[in-house]
Amino acid sequence: MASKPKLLVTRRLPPAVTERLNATYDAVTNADDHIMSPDEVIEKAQGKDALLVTPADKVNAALIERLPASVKMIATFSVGYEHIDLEAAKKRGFPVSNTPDVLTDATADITLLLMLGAARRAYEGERAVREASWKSWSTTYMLGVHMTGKRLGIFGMGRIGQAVAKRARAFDMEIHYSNRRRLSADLEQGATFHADPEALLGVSDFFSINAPASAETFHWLNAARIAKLPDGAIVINTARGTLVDDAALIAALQSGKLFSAGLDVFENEPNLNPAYRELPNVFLLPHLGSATVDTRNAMGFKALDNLDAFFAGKPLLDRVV
Ligand code: 8YV
Repeated sequence: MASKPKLLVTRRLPPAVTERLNATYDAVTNADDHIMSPDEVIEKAQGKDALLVTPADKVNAALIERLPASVKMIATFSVGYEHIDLEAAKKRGFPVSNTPDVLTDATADITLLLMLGAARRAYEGERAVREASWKSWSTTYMLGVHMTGKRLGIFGMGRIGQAVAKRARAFDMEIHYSNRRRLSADLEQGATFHADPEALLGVSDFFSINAPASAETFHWLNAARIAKLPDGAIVINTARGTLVDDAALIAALQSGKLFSAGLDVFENEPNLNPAYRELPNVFLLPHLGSATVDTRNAMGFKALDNLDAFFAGKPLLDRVV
């Protein structure tokens, strides 16, 4: 029997995925789940045929150039692949795969959780109950924002954006979106397309960021664009923290320009801007978008499906390079 392909897996994988991994691969995994330094990755990649990485790893050009010649593929346990320098991978002739589709529903679900949490002051309410500062029911106590009938602007109408729209329709929200391309009518389902994303801002009582991180979208939601949102708007981010200029968002939450925000992702995770922790009107989650047992297993299996295809000489299922 041919020997198993050798893998370096930079983070701990869910148990069911680890079981399948070990059945097919001779894998070096990360037992204590620490973030490996570039030097550690290079050292552990010696003699490996492929790497399985996550967005916690910065697979930049410098790292890719230093990888040993034995490495022939990089799979990422994520739909996002901004942490991998695709040009450098191309130069080395590596295919790169990701894990789309299987996390769409979980991420869309958490987008709605953040919308409701931010609109209905879930953090403040939860804290009041736990801290026993809730004294009595009152007609004006802790009033939030109604979602039904409001306008939702979706910035980035890919798979996740479309799944958010589907859920928001159940709340009778009016859906608006911007995207690189307009969707076909069957996918659009009555949502209003804004070719100019700046125009989306003015009609977004809720503004949901669902676009990938790129040089083009870096700090896209800045002070000037926040000013174009309706007063009292709610900002939701389940994509990447780098799309938001934190200082501008924090200032708008402090001034009352925005009613609130719901954030699952941050720039420099997990070391987010500490000012967020002081704000009552921001509902914060620690990057849980895809964090369900089913979804993380499905992501792991998908990453392995891509590696299996590569080592079987077949086309990758989810090739980004
Ligand atoms: C995951 C994500 O938590 O897939 C992505 O791009 O951001 C998240 O859903 C992360 O990738 C885990 O590796």
